[in-house]
Amino acid sequence: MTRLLVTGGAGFIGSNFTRHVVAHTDWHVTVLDKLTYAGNLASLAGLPEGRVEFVRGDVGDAELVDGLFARVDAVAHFAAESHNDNSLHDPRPFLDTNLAGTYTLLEAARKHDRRFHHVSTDEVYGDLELDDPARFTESTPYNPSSPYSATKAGSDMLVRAWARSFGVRATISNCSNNYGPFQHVEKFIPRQVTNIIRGIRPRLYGAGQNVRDWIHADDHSSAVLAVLDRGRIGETYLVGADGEKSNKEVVELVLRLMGQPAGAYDHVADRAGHDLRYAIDSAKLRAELGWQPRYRDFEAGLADTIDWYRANEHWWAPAKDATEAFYAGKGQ
Ligand code: NAD
Ligand code: TDX
Repeated sequence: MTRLLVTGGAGFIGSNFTRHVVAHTDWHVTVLDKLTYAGNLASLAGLPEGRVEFVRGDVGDAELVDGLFARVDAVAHFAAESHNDNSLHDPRPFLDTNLAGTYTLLEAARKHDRRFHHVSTDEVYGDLELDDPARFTESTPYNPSSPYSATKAGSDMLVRAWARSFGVRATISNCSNNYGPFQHVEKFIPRQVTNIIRGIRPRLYGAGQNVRDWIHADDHSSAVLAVLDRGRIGETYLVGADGEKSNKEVVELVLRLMGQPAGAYDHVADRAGHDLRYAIDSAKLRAELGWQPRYRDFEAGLADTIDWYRANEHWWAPAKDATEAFYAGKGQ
């Protein structure tokens, strides 16, 4: 049996990964999560107590982290401040958690010689032109745009340095935009879906031409497990499911699936420094580890996700008003 520490396990993807590990392995999971505004224990409800233990705490708390690393075999590091718009408003928590927090974990991984997997984003590579045939690969130069992506890029660099200089047994995965149940209502798809449920029109930043490469969170989880289990130490793997769509296309699809008129959305102020396009080439992950996405039909995955938000208003309603008040203050 492997004892795994999952940081950020009460967040969107960390909770999905925790459920995935419980379903697909016999490992024991300890979740370490600070329960910031983005963390929600309800996202872990129903998991067997004997398999999953929850510890509330900060990844930057060196003493707590040291004690937890002493009793696990491996670590999957999901904890982060994750929202670009928040990073433009108040970057400080991004530096604290994404940079200093990752540093604290790496020092513990080094001291205890623990296997360490770092979960990162395609945003570290900056953006692509709309008509560029190229996609991001593991050798694309880093070029982050926002305080969020700059701190994620910095955290990747720390992991690489600790692997090379101190021999930490680390891997990194950089994934594209995730969708699925349990995603915070601040993010694009849940915001529009819950707006429509509440009778508010969806909000598109700028002209809505920006392209994101969508992947279901279940597929991100299976990729992280594959890398943790079989990835080559010291390597980076890009994770994506060939899901490029413009924001305008996504809003129009959400409206159609929810029985609304095609043009029933508003254009609002654009995001500062808004990345134009992300696109992932995940050939390395597929060829080396035999990974394949299970969700190949975005419309079907989106329809399931919409059903989940309709059925789970108790999960998202407590965060909705504060989120919309934040956006209203920015004209978005
Ligand atoms: P999220 O905001 O939903 O969850 C983050 C979790 O981390 C929350 O539970 C929060 O309470 C916890 N956390 C924050 N600061 C902490 C701290 N200092 N100590 C302990 N816990 C803390 O984020 P998410 O969308 O699930 O993203 C998870 C990871 O995946 C992040 O590292 C993110 O960069 C990466 N990622 C996300 C996406 C995406 O589309 N959402 C895509 C690629 C990579
Ligand atoms: O109301 C909105 N209207 C809108 O047009 C919101 C909230 C967003 N947008 C646009 C901005 C982006 O082009 O939609 C796109 C997606 O926005 P987000 O959901 O904020 O995601 P993004 O900024 O692309 O970053 C996400 O993917 C990469 C995650 O939040 C990151 O954690 C991950 O690293």
